[in-house]
Amino acid sequence: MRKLAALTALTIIATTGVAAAQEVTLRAVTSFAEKTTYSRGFERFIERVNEAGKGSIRINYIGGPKAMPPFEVGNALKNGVVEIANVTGAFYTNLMPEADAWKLRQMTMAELRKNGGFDYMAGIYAQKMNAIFLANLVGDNPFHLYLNKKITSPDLTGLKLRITPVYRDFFQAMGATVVQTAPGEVYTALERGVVDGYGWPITGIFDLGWHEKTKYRVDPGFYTAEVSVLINKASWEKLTPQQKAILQKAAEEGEKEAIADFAKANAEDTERQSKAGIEALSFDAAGSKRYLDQAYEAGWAGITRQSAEHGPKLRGFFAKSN
Ligand code: 173
Repeated sequence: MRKLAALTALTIIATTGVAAAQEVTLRAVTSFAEKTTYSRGFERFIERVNEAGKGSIRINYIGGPKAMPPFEVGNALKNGVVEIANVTGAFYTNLMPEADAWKLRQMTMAELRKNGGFDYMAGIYAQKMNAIFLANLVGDNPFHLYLNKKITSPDLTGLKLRITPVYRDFFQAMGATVVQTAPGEVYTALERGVVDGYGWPITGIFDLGWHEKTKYRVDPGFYTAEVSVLINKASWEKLTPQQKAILQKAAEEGEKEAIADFAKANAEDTERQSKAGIEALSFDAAGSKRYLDQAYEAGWAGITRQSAEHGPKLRGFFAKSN
């Protein structure tokens, strides 16, 4: 009897011991300011994981650019300094130039997951980023050029513009001078007149007050923004199938939801920009076509210049017509 009691006690200790050891906590950062447009989807993802994962998996949200500079997030994820990241490809082109090609996709994420484009990219993430790509939390969401000087044709000669790698090849092809900054430096650059404009998607310019320093938006928009949840490969491989499923379900829901969420946000922010007095500049039909053709031409040329191996293959998966 004493023996049985001892055995039972041991079993309880062993069982609870194992249960405690299985609860995993993952450190997460976002490369956009907390609670702003491009962090919101990630914050919802974290809530979902922490709700569904109680006692099994928990994401410890460390924060945004105050905790880590946006252009360092990719490296921190690769090295396992952080285990989960919300980040766009343009912020880690130093490690994986191909990641910037997401902006050129003319297929939905669902189509890319079917046509092999997603798996092809996933292979590069595993190899160059030591990462698993979980989901893109942005739907269709075009970039624009915002200006404080008027233009009447797609000629940016004499203009100095704030960029990230997203816009570099395109704006330079139109004659602009460019300067790369993190989003956190855009307001001051505009305020001081260091730049005549900046690249940014249609949504989010109100988050950090840039509308106060913006006169014009150039239409049409070009490309589509991507901000994705990545997980360090070694951290992923340590998870149980059940823990992986919790992450995958939250990621899948976020990627699907993003389509309607961004369609709505695109319309709302376009309206809000107009109400804030930001004037839309556009070209004649031939000018618009030239603008868009040049955007994609310069974009793909840039990717292929940096990755002769993968650029043309990615174009085959991502482009509607070459
Ligand atoms: O302009 C940027 O900082 C940028 O590259 C980007 C990418 C995705 C979403 C928002 C901004």
